[in-house]
Amino acid sequence: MGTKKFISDIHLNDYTEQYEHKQATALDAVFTGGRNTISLNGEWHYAVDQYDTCLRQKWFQEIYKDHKGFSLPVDYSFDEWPVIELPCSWNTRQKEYLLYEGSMVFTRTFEYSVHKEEKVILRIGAINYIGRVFLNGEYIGMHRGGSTPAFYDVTGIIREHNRIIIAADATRRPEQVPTENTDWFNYGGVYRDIELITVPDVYIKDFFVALVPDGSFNHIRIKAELSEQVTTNGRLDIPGLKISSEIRFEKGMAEMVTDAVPELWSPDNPKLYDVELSCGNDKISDRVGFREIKVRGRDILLNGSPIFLKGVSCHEESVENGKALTDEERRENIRIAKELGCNFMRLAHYPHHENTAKLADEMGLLLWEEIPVYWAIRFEREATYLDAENQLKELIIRDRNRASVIIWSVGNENADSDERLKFMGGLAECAHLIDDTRPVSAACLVDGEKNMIRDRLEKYLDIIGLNEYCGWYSPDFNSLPELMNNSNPDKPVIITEFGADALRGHHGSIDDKGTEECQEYVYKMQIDTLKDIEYIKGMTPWIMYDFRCPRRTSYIQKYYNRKGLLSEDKSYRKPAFFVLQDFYKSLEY
Ligand code: GCB
Repeated sequence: MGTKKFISDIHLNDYTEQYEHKQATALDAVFTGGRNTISLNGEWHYAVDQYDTCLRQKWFQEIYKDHKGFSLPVDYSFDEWPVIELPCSWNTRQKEYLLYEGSMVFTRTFEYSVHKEEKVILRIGAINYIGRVFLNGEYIGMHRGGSTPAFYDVTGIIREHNRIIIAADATRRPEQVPTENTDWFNYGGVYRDIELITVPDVYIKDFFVALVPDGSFNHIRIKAELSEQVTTNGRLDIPGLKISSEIRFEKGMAEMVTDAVPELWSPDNPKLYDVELSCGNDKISDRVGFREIKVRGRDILLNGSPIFLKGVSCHEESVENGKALTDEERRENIRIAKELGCNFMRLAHYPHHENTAKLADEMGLLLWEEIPVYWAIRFEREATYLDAENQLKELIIRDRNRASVIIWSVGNENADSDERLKFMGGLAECAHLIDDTRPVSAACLVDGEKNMIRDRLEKYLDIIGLNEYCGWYSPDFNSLPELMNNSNPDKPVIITEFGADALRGHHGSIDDKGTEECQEYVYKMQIDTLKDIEYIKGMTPWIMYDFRCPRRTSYIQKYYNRKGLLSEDKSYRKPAFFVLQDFYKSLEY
């Protein structure tokens, strides 16, 4: 039987079909705060697997002998393969992998001491784009979506000596989210933490805590869900607020509102409270800030007061580590934003690591979080919608206890078609449904025909994001005041992008594209116009630092998008940095 299988694989075209079931989705997410974890980060063996031979030949079965006991030839040797440190973006690890976008297989062995009374969940923070996981000869499941976590229950499969295999597939495909064409680099890899989480038999699966968004600032709402539909009591503790209350789970679900007058979280006062929830043998915790974010008319209100969002956009990238940033690099990005005078950052164009929001909670920075519904998604395709919706849910479930996160964005620069309206309208409704405490937005295109802010998606949004490149892609600056005058939105607008390329140290006149002078001029002109527009309630110019981009081939770009206010290594601040800094520092709030 072993031999038959071994040979038949070369005739099987639809080899991925056998790995489509057991897809990890938002439904499998497990609340992780305060839990016991065992890290599987570190040295893994790996091989480039261009033709997906691991999947075709089912390497995970590790068949070395046929049924008569004769040795079989195999095309892998897990423990002799070279070693790589996970998590990482493989593109930054060796020169020959820089442009590799296919499949790689990673494997390691590990010891585990099994306890009968516990369950074991494997969490993988992110694999771009499809990840398939095998443990001890079994297919555990797969995950689709390059920047949200996957959870697999491995109870009963995990044992004392273990072999884990991860097949990561970074292939760009038109039906994925994002699609095959983006203005950023397609880093591949298992690039966020791999860990085992131990939980008791019945455990707290989901936990959502927030200030009740009714403007009174004196109630906290808790929603929690158990892994089983049991009816029982739990306990909520917030020592800093002297709260210790019983909480009732009916068939595994609990919802409770409790009186509390917390010190309100804000960028200037990033006050966090320890929150603990226990139930049966399980206990989880989180560090949570309490604040209210609301839209009223054309205002964005933070804790009841109008706020102007002084922001900057940022990709998750560093020269050294690709998308697998270190916490220190994340901190540095927040520090740079603060140096600019920002109170806000747009995490473009996909979910960044959860630690970014945790650090923003601690350091005091508001965040816009986004899913990669970017440009020409296959809006007509139901499976693509489900993929996008799942990524959105996974993001919201992951980060909804973060005070710093104030806006969910359902996409960026998508042409206004009927299919797109249905697709993105559905996403906006979904975000509202699972989180009623935050506004929803999207970075929209200018209506080029009328030169005005007009997009049918607006009716689903609480805040309108607008990308406009007056002075750059639309070279005539006069189009900006016209655009503003032609528009009369009934909601607050954030200018989610404007900008211009500038190569560090490249000089010329303000008309010479790609010079520091030209970029500086674009910033001056933009700010000069935008600062007086009543309905503009924030901006996140494009972008904090230069980032790798395969589409950008000119002699100043050299495969980088040069719209950064800093060079790609963040060592150099271009003159436009100081223009934006002066403006932000001149604002009162
Ligand atoms: C945009 C996109 C962003 C690009 C930027 C540019 O509108 O949203 O992803 O990188 O323009 O530089 O063209």
